[in-house]
Amino acid sequence: MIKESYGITVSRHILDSQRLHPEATGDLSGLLSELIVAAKTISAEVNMAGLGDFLGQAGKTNIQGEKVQKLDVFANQNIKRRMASCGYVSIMTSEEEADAIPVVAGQEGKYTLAFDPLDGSSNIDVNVSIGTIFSVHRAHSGGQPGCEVDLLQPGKNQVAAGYIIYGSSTMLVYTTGDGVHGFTLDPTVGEFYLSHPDIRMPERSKYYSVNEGNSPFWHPEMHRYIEYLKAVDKQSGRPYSARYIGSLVADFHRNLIAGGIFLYPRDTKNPAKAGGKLRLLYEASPLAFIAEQAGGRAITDDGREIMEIVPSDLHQRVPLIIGSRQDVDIAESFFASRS
Ligand code: AFP
Repeated sequence: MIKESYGITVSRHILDSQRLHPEATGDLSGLLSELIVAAKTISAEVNMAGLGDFLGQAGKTNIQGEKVQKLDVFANQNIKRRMASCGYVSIMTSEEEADAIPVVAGQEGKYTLAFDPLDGSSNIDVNVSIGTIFSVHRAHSGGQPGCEVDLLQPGKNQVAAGYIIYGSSTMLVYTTGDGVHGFTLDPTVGEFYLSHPDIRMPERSKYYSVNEGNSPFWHPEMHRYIEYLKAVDKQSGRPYSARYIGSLVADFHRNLIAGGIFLYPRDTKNPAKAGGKLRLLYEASPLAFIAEQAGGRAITDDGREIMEIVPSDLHQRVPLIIGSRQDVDIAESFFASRS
C-alpha cells in the first residue's frame, strides 16, 4: 500500500476536532500531542524490550504493593518529564507514585493528567500486549500550581481519555467526548494514522473476560452471573466464550472492537483489596469514558455508574464491570441485590 493512502494523521484529527469547538485555545490539542510523543518513545522501547536491558523487575515495589518492572520505571519517567514542562498541565498523578506530581514552576497549564504508564506490566516479560492509559480533567486552579483536589474529580468531568496499546501493532484510542477514534502507528514513519474512525462497541457480545481463578472468593451473585453466561441457550447466544489476557487495556481493547464484557468484582481473596482491584483514576474512569462514548457502559458490582464516582483518594480501587451495553445491563440485573 502507498503510504499517502493512509490518510488522516492523529495530529490532523486532533486539530480538526479542535475546530469543532470555536472556544478551544489549542491547549488540549497541545497536551495530547505531547503525550503522543511520549507514547511513541515507550512503544519503541517496548518493541525492543527483549534486546536491551529492559526485561525483568526494577527491584522495588510501587504504591500498589506490586513489583515494579524496569519498563514501568522508564514509561513513568518518560511521561512525567515530558508532561511536567509542556505548559498544558498543572498537576499529575501516576499509578506508580504515591503522591501527586507537581509540574515545573512557571509551566502550569489548565489541565490535570492521571496516567497508568504501563498497564499489565506483569505481561512485559512474556511479550503480551500492554498499554498506557490516560485521563485529562480541567484543573480548578487553571494556570496555577495544581493540588490533589484538582485530581479527585469524577469520570464525568473528563475532557479527554485514551490509551496506547503496545500489541501486534501499536494503537492509540482516544475520546474528547466526540466519539472514540483509533489510530495505528506506522513505525517506519513514526506517525499514527486513523485506522478505526468512530468506533462503536457491539451492543451485545458473546465474550466474557474475567480471572476465573478468583472464583472461590467471589460473592454468590457473581457465581450466578457467570453460570448464566456458561449455560447453553441457543436463542440468547449462550454459552459465551472466555477471553482473559490479564492486561486490562488489552482485554478492554478486544471487547471494544469485538464486543464483550470485562469483570473484576470485589472478592474476599485479599483484604487489602476488599473494595476491588482496579484503580479508579488510572483504569476504570478513563476506560468508562471510552466505553460510554463507543456505546458501551461501565458500572461497579453494586450498580453504581463508574463515571459518577467522586474519588476520595488518588489510588482508590473500584470493582469494575465494563463492556457491551446489553451485557452490562444483564450483569447489573444479577448484582441488583447488592445495591
Ligand atoms: P499489572 O500492571 O501489575 O500487571 O496489573 C494489571 C492489572 O491491574 C490490570 O491490567 C489487569 O486487568 C489486572 O491487573 C489483572 O489482575 P489479575 O492478575 O488479578 O487477574
